[in-house]
Amino acid sequence: METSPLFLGLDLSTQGLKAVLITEDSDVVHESSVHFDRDLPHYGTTNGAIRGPGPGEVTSPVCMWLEAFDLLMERMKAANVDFARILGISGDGQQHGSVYWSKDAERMLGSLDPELPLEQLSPGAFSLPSAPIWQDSSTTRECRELEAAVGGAQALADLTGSRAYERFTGTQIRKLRRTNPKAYQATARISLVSSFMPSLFLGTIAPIEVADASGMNTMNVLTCKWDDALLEACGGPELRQKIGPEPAPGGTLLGTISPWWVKRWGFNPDCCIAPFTGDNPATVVALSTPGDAILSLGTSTTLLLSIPPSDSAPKRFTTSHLLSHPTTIDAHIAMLCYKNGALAREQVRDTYADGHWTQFNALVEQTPPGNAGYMGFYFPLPEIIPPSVQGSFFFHTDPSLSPPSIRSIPDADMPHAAHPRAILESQFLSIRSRIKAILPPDAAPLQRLVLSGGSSGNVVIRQLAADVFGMRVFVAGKEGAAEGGAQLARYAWWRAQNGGEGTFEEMRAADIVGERMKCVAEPKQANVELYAGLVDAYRACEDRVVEMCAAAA
Ligand code: XUL
Repeated sequence: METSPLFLGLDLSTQGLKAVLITEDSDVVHESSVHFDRDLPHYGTTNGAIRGPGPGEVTSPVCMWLEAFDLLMERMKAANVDFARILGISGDGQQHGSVYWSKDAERMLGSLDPELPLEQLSPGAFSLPSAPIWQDSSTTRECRELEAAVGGAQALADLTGSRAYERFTGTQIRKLRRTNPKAYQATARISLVSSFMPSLFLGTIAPIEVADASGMNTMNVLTCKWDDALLEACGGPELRQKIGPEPAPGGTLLGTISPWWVKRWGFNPDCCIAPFTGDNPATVVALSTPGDAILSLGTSTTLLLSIPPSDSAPKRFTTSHLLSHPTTIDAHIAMLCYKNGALAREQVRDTYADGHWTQFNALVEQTPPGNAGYMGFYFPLPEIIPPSVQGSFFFHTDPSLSPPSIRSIPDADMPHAAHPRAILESQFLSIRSRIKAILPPDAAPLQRLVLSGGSSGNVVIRQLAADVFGMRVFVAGKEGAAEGGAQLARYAWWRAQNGGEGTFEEMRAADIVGERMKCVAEPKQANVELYAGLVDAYRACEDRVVEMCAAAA
């Protein structure tokens, strides 16, 4: 019987929960998943979330996540996974989402009945039945208040790596305290999605992890410690207690698995639990190759750049995020995040391409690069970049003039066949127009674009990315974040074997990450030049969209 160790990575994303098992040699040997809308329809979610009741509010039921864990374990068992071989567990969660534990939570977590599923924790262990998630945009007032409390948007960005954002957890906590003081008062501890998950395995509430703590506007991004003034501004003097200990770096050992998992599923009692991180930092961990740009095409679209440690502090901007690195102290991750990623692309596919990707791709290929001057913006959800824009906007441009001429056109004047190319070009040009600004001034030019997430399998999207960004496009395995989670589990175990010594890079040195990456698209020079010439026209159209939305507000 096989006894070599396995490491489990769990990814709790917006739309589902996924498990990936890797070996000591980083081979992926098992995957299982649960899709919230399809597998747990009784929670009534759409793409894993519930909108409302207040304007801009978006939540997910915490009980749905618990049930997803139970179902995932059943699926793994049915696939004959030998739980006793798993010696480390870590993972990642969608960033920013927050879980509110009641005063009974620790006791309930520590005395789970092995006869019952994890659902036994609900509702008693929670002071709020639903978790606000990253798609929420209901805290604009709190954002302005928080920035004012510390001397403005740039001052907050200098401290925490980001100006105030609606989805960031600090402003979510501030809003809860203002609008539902009873629930806030009844909250003993607050977890991020990423620290909620290890809490279930530990049987006690886990600390928040450093990279994911950077998505809260409450941690000093250079020291990786909570900032008292920000904690106070977000949740009053009691927040320090509710937020728990100082953030934990990745690769540390939080403890071993609690008896419930041993008795109910046959886990090894020595299985170690390591901090989980956010989905974006986990993607960086999985695909970590310095000098690359990672474009994650999931529910959100995110661009991720690893910033290695350097003598000078990394720059902080009000237009992008700086996160602490999950495994390398003093390293950082620069990030751009868009809310209208995959769901907006799917909406265009459904409206203009009969709901089929083959038809969508055929339309992209029938239209010329640059879309004969047509440009389209698609923001079904209020966007993050640029802030708060919502709706669809169409333009005809002539980029050969200086400044480029742009003309806003009605929906009906946009050729039907131009929409699929328009959404891809505008999503990518938005990122391309911002990359330079977020790179450190002394950074070497980026060489490779690594794609991950659902849309990274689409060959037309790969080619268009190569052309717009002017870089060779690579893909690795399709697991992305979940595999990063499994690597974090392996790292904590590997370090424990080494007496707590060793860097993540040293562990990975033996892996052949580079060779696992495949080049899937080469930029076509003529197209690269064409897109370089479109950046100014794109920005002019985007500015017009911002003006139109401001005028309509
Ligand atoms: C990042 C962000 C999203 C979520 C969900 O700031 O809000 O990327 O992590 O994927």
